[in-house]
Parts: sequence; C-alpha cells; structure tokens
Amino acid sequence: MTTTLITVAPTGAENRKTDVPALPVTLDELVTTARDCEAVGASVIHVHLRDDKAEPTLDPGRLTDAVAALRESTGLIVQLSTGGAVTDPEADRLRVLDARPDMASCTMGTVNFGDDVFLNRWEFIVELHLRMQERGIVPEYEIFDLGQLTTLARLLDKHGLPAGGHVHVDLVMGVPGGMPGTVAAVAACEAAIKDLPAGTTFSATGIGRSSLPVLLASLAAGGHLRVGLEDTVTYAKGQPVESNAQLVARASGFARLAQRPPMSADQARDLLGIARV
Ligand code: KMH
Ligand code: ZN
Repeated sequence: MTTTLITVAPTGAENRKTDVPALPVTLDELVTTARDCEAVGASVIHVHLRDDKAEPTLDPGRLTDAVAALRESTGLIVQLSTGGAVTDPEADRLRVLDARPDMASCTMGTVNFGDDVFLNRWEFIVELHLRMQERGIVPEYEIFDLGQLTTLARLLDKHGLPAGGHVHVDLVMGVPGGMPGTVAAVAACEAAIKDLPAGTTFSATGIGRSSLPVLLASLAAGGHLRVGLEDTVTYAKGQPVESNAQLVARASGFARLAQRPPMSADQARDLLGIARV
C-alpha cells in the first residue's frame, strides 16, 4: 500500500455541541468542515446529522439534502452512518440508504457502548448488506471487536461480496465494551483480516486517548486512517481539538512521514469500487 485513505468522521451521535463547540451540527458547518478536510487530505466523510437542537437525527429529508450538498461542494466520498445513535430503531437505520450515498456503514455485531448497547442483530446486518448490494451502495464494515471479523466472513460467505466487489473494514477501537485501542489489538485484527477475501483493506480509529496509538499502529500495519470529532475531542493533554481539519492534517502528516501520503478521492473511489460521479 503506497498511499493512505483518510476518512473524516466529523460529528458522530454522542458528543454534544455544548461540550464540543467545534462540532459541525448544521448543514453549513458540515459542508465547510468537509471542504476544509478535503483540502488537507481526507477522501471519505462519515456522516451523522443533527437536528435544529443539535440532537442526532436520521431524518430522511436532511440526509438527502446532506448527500446533495456534500456532492455539490466537495469531491469526497459520502458515507452515511447507518449506526446512528444507540436509540435509533432499525427501520430508521435501514431507511438511511434511501438517501443514496456512495457508501454506508454496516456494523458487524452488537457491542456494549459505554452504559448503552449498540444493537446489531444478525438479521439486521444481513438486511443492510443485501439492500446495499441491490442499490450499489458500498459498505464500510464497522468492527468494534475481533469476533465481528468472523461475522463478516460468515456474511460474505452466505450472501456474497458487497457492491463494487471490494471489502473494506473500519476498526473502531477503544469503545468501552469493545476491543481496546492497542497495537496488539490492531495486530490481531490485521491477522484475522487475512482470512477475508484477498485485497480486503482496513482503516482504524481509536476513541479518545487511543487515537494516536491506533493511528500509528494502523499505518505501520499497512492500514488506513479515520479521524474526527466523532471519535476524538482532545488534541493533546488539556488541548481541545480546534477543528476536524486539524485532526485530518495531523493524520496526513503522519501518513506522509510513513511514506504513504493521503490518497485523493478519485484514488479512493478506484480502491473501494465506487463509481465516479
Ligand atoms: N453512534 C454509534 C452508536 C456507525 O456510524 O455506523 C454507532 C456508530 C457506528 O457511530
Ligand atoms: Zn459513526
């Protein structure tokens, strides 16, 4: 791997605007963030939306508008979250696909999520996978624990490859209840990914303090990167993150140092099997 795919996850569903003023919560803020992040090396944007009160929403109209606005203003690959917030019903999460993004997340199992439960039943996973296959939406398989890679192998075995034919996973590490954000965990996942279809790629993100160890371990293991305020609100001890672009710029810098500079959105489309728009 000679280049690095950098995904920005700018908002998420968990952090509050009142606690994290840099969080993009309006469509304008999202588009501005997206442009800024593209300029410093992001090629994919993982999108969660907020409503007028800055609370998480899966409102279909807002999702459709966001996809259109991001496509108009950036060349980024638009990936909508089907994970939503832990309280979102399955039907609303499935309906996210109606907004016709380039990509959507698809989590490979249930995980304790702090004091909550992020529920992803096998039947729900299959439904998401099949609907994405039908509609030509490329999944990013979200992995919160090692065994979820085995679930992915089972899914692909029973239901075939995703749209685009390429398998890409994102390791979400350091969630309280999931796998830790450690070098050992990245290495264990990398070994398990070798059992998935040839050419499977992975990115990794570490929540909170595990952000930098996971970033460095992923680069060293030939993986790609996800950064953003969804996962990390502290840049360094006592220093809040100023913007998503600050995190993307840092990730790009590390990627360049590792002799694997950020890939363009077009290169990322080729890698992931996403048609150019
Ligand atoms: N907000 C989490 C409960 C995803 O976007 O697909 C789920 C999540 C995963 O963020
Ligand atoms: Zn997410």
